[in-house]
Amino acid sequence: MSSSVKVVVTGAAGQIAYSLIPRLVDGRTFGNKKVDLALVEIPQVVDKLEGLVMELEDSYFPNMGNVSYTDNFQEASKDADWFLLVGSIPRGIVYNGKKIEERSDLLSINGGIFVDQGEAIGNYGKENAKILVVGNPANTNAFIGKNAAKNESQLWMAMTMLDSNRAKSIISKKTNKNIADVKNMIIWGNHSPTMYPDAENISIDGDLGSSILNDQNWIQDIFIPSVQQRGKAVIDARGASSATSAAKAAIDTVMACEHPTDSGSCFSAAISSDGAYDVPEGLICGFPLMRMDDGSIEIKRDLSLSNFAKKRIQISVDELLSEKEAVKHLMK
Ligand code: NAX
Repeated sequence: MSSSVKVVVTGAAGQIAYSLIPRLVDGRTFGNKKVDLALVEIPQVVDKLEGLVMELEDSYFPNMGNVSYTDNFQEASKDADWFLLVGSIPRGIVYNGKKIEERSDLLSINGGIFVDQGEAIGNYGKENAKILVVGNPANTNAFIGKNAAKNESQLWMAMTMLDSNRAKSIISKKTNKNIADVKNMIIWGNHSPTMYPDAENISIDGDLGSSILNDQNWIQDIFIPSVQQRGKAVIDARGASSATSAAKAAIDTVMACEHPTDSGSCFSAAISSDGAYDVPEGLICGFPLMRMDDGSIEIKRDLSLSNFAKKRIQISVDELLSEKEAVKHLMK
């Protein structure tokens, strides 16, 4: 085995993690590397992870290394290469005696968690660690975590790959093309119903979306709302939020970061803005990204945006700015 990688997963007893964790050690995500897992849960449910570890052992994964579980995030963070931050407090539960219904409460409670996790990652994670926030509100959780980590050599991302995969699927059905021929599907802005799925810059069998999707009504009235509301549609149909597709999207994001991006291509995730495309610096915003040969992740800067696209992106950026305002008390 060539080398090893240590991956921390929070929310490890949750439904996304149940689909995600086996895929981390199946020999595909990290190729031939040995994968050490540090699984993290809250104290109330951490003991359940013993059962998951038993199942992992029973699955016989030749690439699986050491597997540990804990409710101590700081301890889990030591020398980790990847952090998949799936755990968060969902809307609707009673937390410290109060029912969490408002987005502002959700931002505040999860924000507090991400301050502690960010500090631990900044202090104990590897210098080139990559962090993917899945737990909602993902962009602002990542914003808080990155601020607390104070470690500029680490890369914080929020997941938009599930939205990107959903959008590819819709375009593939609409155009009768194989999903493998639909590429470069970028989600701009926030992982929320304001996100902007970019049908203009998508590549469909080598053609640009703007040249072959000539139905602006369909884009505005069907495509964009369908992507924005797909999470709710799954909840309505399944009685629970997306799990296996969210796990697959997290794996797709890890793999996109582990392997150089094909020339001219890009993948979707939210990272800290450096002012690209006029997005205010520091916001964790969905961008077109490339994994470079040296392992760094960069924003692809040559996409052209119509006025329609710019207006839609601005709506989502404004939402990110208001979320930033709502959590400013958590910024040190
Ligand atoms: P579950 O409720 O099944 O699992 C969440 C787990 O996180 C629970 O076991 C809980 O005990 C744990 N947890 C809570 N706080 C924690 C902490 N501080 N440290 C460690 N663990 C902690 O939710 P699941 O369906 O797995 O979803 C997880 C998160 O993903 C939710 O916030 C959900 O909204 C979010 N999603 C994000 C998506 C995205 O595209 N970014 C899509 C899918 C999903 O909705």
